[in-house]
Amino acid sequence: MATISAPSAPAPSYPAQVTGMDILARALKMVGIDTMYGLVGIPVTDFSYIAQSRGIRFVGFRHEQQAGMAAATHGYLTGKPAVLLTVSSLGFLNGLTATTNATVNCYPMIQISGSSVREPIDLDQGTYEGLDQLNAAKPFVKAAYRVNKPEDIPTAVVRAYRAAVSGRPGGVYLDVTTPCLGAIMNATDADKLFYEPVDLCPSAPPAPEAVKRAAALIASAKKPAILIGKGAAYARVEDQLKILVETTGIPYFPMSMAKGVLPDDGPLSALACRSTIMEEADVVVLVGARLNWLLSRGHGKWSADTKFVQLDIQPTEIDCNRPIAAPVVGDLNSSLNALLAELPQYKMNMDPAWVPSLQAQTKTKNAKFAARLAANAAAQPMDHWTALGAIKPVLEANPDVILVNEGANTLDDTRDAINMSLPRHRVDCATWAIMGMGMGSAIGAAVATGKSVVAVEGDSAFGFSGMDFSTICRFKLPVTVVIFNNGGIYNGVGVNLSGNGDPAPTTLDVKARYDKLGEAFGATSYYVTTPQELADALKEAIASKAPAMIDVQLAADSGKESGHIGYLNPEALEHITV
Ligand code: ADP
Ligand code: TPW
Ligand code: MG
Repeated sequence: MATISAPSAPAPSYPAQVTGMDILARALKMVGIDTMYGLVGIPVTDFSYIAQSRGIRFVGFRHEQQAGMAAATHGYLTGKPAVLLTVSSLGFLNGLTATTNATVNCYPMIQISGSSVREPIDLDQGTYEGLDQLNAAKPFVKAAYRVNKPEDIPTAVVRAYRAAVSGRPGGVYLDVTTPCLGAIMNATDADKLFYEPVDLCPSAPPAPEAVKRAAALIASAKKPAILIGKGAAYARVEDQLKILVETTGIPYFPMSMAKGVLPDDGPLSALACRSTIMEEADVVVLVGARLNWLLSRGHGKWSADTKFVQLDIQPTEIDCNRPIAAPVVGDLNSSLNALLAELPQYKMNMDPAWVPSLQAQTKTKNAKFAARLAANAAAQPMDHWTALGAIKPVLEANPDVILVNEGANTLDDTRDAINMSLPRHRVDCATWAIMGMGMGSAIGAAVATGKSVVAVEGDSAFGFSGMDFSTICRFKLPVTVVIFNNGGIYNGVGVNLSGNGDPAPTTLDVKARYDKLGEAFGATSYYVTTPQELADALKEAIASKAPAMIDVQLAADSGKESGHIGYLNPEALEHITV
């Protein structure tokens, strides 16, 4: 019997196609970005899956601000920006706070946010999560771009990368519209968009005459000092700085996050002599440090006669608070190399009594400090110093642990108590003195370096980012969170003068059991009330290389209010002084 069969037509062939999301993932890999921190939803969920499947590590957070802090810390510690991925509107804004903080601190990072369809945003017609994100971001970031077409994605990513790392590093915003993420292109056409960008972070050598001027001034100094900032830590110039210090014999003083660029306890460390340097040094060499509020903007205790050499990549930083006698504008690597080559041609004039006098002062101050720790060693309940007396030997015996630190007393006292001996091992609330960097920075540090991290947190400071302790647990990161619980902002003994029974503005909960929070997410958790328990817990937690939480019970009256602004307007504030 004859059968009727359909003529066998060849299956129609369509060219392989890719989406904007594929192109974005590939473009990020093209510039070497290997880690993304974020919190997903419409319109970036699919993109996060695609990026993860293509080998970009995705660390999902509970709050965008913390994802941003992680990306910023990742960039600071590695020199390579990571991506913060956010959804539109509030997700974008939550993340923007961290991108702004990164910009202020000169950390490179790229915030990529999905954004809604343009037309209804521009006509303010009330679209889903509608916000003019590009314009919102612009005042707060180093650079902001929008990409509307998949064809432009690789260029946009290269531009964002270059903006983040070139010159003074900072936070960059890249707005990717929903239609651009979902747009389809032929794969062969898309392939042609990719290229190897050349020299993504070019060096910027200083002018030879600037180097000569600086060398001559340094050599002429009787009482010189080198002031090291976190720009030097970021630029990885510890080797050049070591040679500079060893060949000239000039003492150094590190800013908070520059602790460890050269060892805090080295023979030429003048860490304990900040005031003397400000009052007596005749030439101060600023290496990747700004004369901002953290250095009294060059006024206050500073002698009016001190002359400054400033090595910085940002030309507008020069003279911004004090006249700079010898600016050296360039990247620190090139500038220090040039200075090291130039200096041997000059005769140093350092006063032979300068270093010994700083060393004697260091000895006295260190003895006083040790006595203070010893005097508090048995305080019960513990105060900040008792706890730090227990933590100090443990952390100093584990120099490769990265220390994250925020709070008020918890910040100041930990910075002063714990010596650092390796560069880029201290990350804190930095230039803006912001609370709410702890969990994000700890995660970024652990992910970027693979090292163990200890975050020493005030109880208030911890509250800003506490929920992302769960991220530490989900990703099984070697992070120990140590919470100094004195029950409040500065301390837990604030008084509510109204008598209405509410807690005072600075009062939190001195009885809160943060260790239970650790338990909730599966971390090994400790509640400690004595220095011995604290030291034992910290040792065990670091050795476990797993998530751990240590609730350190302090006395509610431990800690003082920092930076009381009463002096600005004493009369107006008199009535609230408690
Ligand atoms: P600190 O708070 O430790 O004093 P700052 O953040 O105030 O440090 O200053 C860091 C400085 O380092 C900034 O002025 C920045 O421009 C500069 N900087 C950052 N990276 C480099 C680099 N690669 N070369 C030169 N200067 C740099
Ligand atoms: C984003 C103001 C400065 S320090 C601090 C706050 C709230 C917390 C201090 O208490 P903590 O430490 O952490 O318990 P301790 O040891 O002194 O008790 N909001 C932001 N940033 C800042 N800096 C503040 C508020 C502040
Ligand atoms: Mg507190």
